[in-house]
Amino acid sequence: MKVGITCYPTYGGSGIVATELGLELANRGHDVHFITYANPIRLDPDTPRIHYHEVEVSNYPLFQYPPYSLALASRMAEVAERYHLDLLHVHYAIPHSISALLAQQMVAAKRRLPFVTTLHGTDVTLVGMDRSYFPITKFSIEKSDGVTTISEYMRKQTVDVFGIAKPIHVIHNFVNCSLYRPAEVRNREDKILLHISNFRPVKRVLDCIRILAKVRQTTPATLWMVGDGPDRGPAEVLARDLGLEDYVNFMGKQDHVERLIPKAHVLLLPTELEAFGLAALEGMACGVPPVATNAGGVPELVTHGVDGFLEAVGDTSAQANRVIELLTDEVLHAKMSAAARATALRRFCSSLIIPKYEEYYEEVCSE
Ligand code: GMT
Repeated sequence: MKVGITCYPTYGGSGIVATELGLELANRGHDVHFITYANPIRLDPDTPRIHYHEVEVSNYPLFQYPPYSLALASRMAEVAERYHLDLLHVHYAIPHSISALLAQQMVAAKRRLPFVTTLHGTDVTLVGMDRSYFPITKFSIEKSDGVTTISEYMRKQTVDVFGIAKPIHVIHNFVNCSLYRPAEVRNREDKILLHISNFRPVKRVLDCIRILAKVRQTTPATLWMVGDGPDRGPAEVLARDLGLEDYVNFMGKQDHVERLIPKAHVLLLPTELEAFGLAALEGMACGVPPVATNAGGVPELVTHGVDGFLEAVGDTSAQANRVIELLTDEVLHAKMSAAARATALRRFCSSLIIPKYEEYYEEVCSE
């Protein structure tokens, strides 16, 4: 098939999923056209059958807000016509679904251009609920030819928040289990805790520092903080205030997390709300058990006490105790690490999930 993909090409989870999906589809023989304002991170443009079309937003003194959604719609329509796209697949509803709807109408005289919207999280749970975006988000979901969510939790949220009556298809997030895999040997002496996110308030990154402080009262450990965002500064200040600056490494944005993750012993995900929790899945595929919160869609991925631990949001003592258990009991760690990898292999490998998207595309195109 010839598929146009639009996403936020930055470090957010939705952009990562969209990019990995495009790469996997291209590896399976499809032609994939990314239509975005920048080259998506993790996208190797040398990959055969991957094409990149930049959306350029020209500015004009009259515009206080350059109309990106319109520039995107024009580019979508142009690429769809020029490359005979079978469908558009947009990730994160706002504003991508509305641009896709406009593009669809622009080419309607010449071709049918269905579009699929994948809802990832805050496009429904936060931004979509904002009064200024609610009606248009609901409208764009209703007008999509196909709608998928990345967890059952997100499907329910979408129905509850927007009262959507049309079928919503759940296709869980996925991981490439050949790329994300356990280290052959993990350092047994220096215990490493790892957190990966966009450091937004919803991620509760300060809890990672509090957890480390509690763990270090009895058990030596270092914390690697990967990513960047608004709460990085406050987390750095807290680490300094708690005398932990030598034990926390703020690594910033990293392009190859698959090389870092296998070195860690435990993955921390103290999030307030998570539609899925891609970082936890990437950790599990690498045999790194997550200590996460019982929030949103995370329990669809992590089974408490089997392939990771789930504790209440904000209960950093309980989360720290779970980390200590994993760092001090090698048998428990080995068992959970193997179970985490097994879960990733059995339920979330790209080889299992990508065919679900292919089937869904076929269904939407044949309607
Ligand atoms: O809001 C964010 O944290 C970013 C957001 C995104 O769309 O970029 O992430 C969401 O999508 C990820 C990939 O599907 C999910 O793994 C995350 O759980 C989800 N984030 C939230 O629900 C907060």
